[in-house]
Formats: sequence, structure tokens, C-alpha cells
Amino acid sequence: MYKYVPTFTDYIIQEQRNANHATGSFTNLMAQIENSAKIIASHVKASGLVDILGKTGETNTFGEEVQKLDEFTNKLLVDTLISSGEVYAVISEEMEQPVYAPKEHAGNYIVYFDPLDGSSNIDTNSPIGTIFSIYKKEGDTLLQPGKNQIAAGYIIYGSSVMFVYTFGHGVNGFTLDPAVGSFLLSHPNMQMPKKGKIYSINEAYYNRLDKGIQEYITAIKDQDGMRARFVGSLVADMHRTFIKGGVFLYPADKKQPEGKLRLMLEVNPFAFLAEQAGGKAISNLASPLDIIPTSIHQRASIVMGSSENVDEYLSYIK
Ligand code: AHM
Ligand code: MG
Repeated sequence: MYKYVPTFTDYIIQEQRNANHATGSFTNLMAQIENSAKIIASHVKASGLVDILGKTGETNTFGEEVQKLDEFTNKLLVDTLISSGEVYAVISEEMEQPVYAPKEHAGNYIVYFDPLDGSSNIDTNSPIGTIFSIYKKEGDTLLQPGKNQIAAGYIIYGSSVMFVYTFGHGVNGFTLDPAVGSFLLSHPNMQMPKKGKIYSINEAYYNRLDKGIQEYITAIKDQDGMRARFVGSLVADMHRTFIKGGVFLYPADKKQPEGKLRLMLEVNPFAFLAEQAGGKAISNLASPLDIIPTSIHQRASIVMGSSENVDEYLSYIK
């Protein structure tokens, strides 16, 4: 029997209807990101072939000169967003400097994105993802605290492709139907379990961690049913945390005193999503969303996931 399932397009149009005074700008911006996600997904799928063709210096099946996948995704997103007419500037993890839209078609949004996070996983066929975070322009600055985000999300290129997204009213997940080419609402109102049995940290850095964090890790190993998982691809590790619960940690340590992950590009979008899914996120005992950023590429420590797991972590640190 036929069952109606809303597509991502249906969903954002509905959002626009629900918003007072919506002009369609945000809907257009989201549609551009969604379309880019589909193009990136098809290239990620063909990445094994692109590699082979790359080695021979040939063009790929699209007749394009072969580029490394992360360079390709970066350029695609920059070009798409800048030409959309909806952005004031874009900031990518792949580029040191922001790119500003030309004055004649500059819009009101600032988009931060990591075009292909976890790209060191491409060679091994492990999941990778795109992360994005959207702000409304306020004055000339690109630096706003994460609590000002109006939307954030990620696309995971795994055994299926999913687009997971919040604009501050819960989190919704859409799965790409490859036959039709549409993202279908498969995970409405995603909520993280209150407590999970998985902890996710690069434990090779154990000896460099603060004592409180070491004690916490040692203690949770004794809990019944506790398991460790670490893909090394933030999108994959966090996607699992949304579905199964648990805690993800990338703390600061002796070698990386600021942590590794980027506040604006990785930490804040996931902190926003985690809170919207009923979870918690903290950086140095406070919400990363309150940090006043001083540079677009600054790093921040992060612990996030199911609320009870994060509270338990805090009880060891405080
Ligand atoms: P990248 O942006 O260079 O891909 O690095 C970010 C990735 C995250 O996806 C992941 O959580 C982290 O780096 C893993 O780092 P490490 O190799 O130190 O464990
Ligand atoms: Mg990254």
C-alpha cells in the first residue's frame, strides 16, 4: 500500500509556511545545500574509481578533470553557495580565509562548513560526512557564538546517505532514496537515548589526558555492558551517538591543549544538534555554544552525547 513520506523539499517548504514573514531565502539556501549533498554523495560512491582514474591522469565519467574528493566537495559548496545569492560569506575547513559573495548578489546568511570531514577514512571505505552551520549576518563580523546558529546539520555518506538537520525545532533525519534521488523523512524528531552504553574517544591519547578524564574512563570500563567505538570520523561517531546514545569525547590534552576539533565547523553544529535531540554538549565545563569565538578556525575541547552520560562525566571532572 502506498504511504506518503515527506521529502526534504516538502519539509523545508512547510517550515517556510510556518515561519512568519519568511521570504524564501532560507528555503533556497537549504535547497542548495541539499542538492550539493546529492552531488557529493554520488561522487563519494564513485571515489574508488575516481582514485584509479586519478592515477592515470584521465578525466572521470562526468568528463571533469579528476580532483581529490575533498577539493572537489569544497569547490562545489563554495561555488553553489556563493552563486545562490543567499550568502554574505562562507567559511570552509579546507580554506584558511573566508570567501565573501560579490556585493551585487550578497545575501544575509553566513555558512560554515566542513565539506568532507574524516576524509582520511576515504581510502578504507569508512563513513565520511559533510557538516554545516548557518548564521544570520549581524554587522560585518563572521564570528558569532554558537547559540546564534539558526540551523545546523550533517550529511553522512555511509551504507545509506542521510541528511540530518535542525533549525531549532528538534532534529529530523532524511534518507536518500537513490532510485528517486530524493531525501525522504525517515527519522522524524530524532531523540538521543537518555543514557547509552557506548563511549567514543581516541584512547591512544590516554596518557596525555587530565587525571579526572583518565579516572572517568577507567571507571566506566567497569560498568556492565559498556563498549568502546571510535571510527575517527566525527560524523559517523556522532551519528551513532544520536541513534544508540552514549558519549563522544575529544578533550584537550597535553599535546593538543585546545583540543583538535574546530569550534565553528565541527563542535558547535554538533552541540546544537545534540541539545536539540535531548542530549548535552560541554567544553571545559560550559556550553561551547556560549563561547565568543575569536577566529574562524579556533579549536575547542568537546564532550557530548546522552544527557546522563555527560552528567556522569561531569561528576568526575568537577
Ligand atoms: P579532519 O577534519 O582533518 O578530517 O579531522 C577531523 C576528524 C574527526 O572527524 C574525528 O573525530 C577526529 O578528526 C579524529 O582525530 P584523531 O585522528 O586525532 O583521533
Ligand atoms: Mg573536519
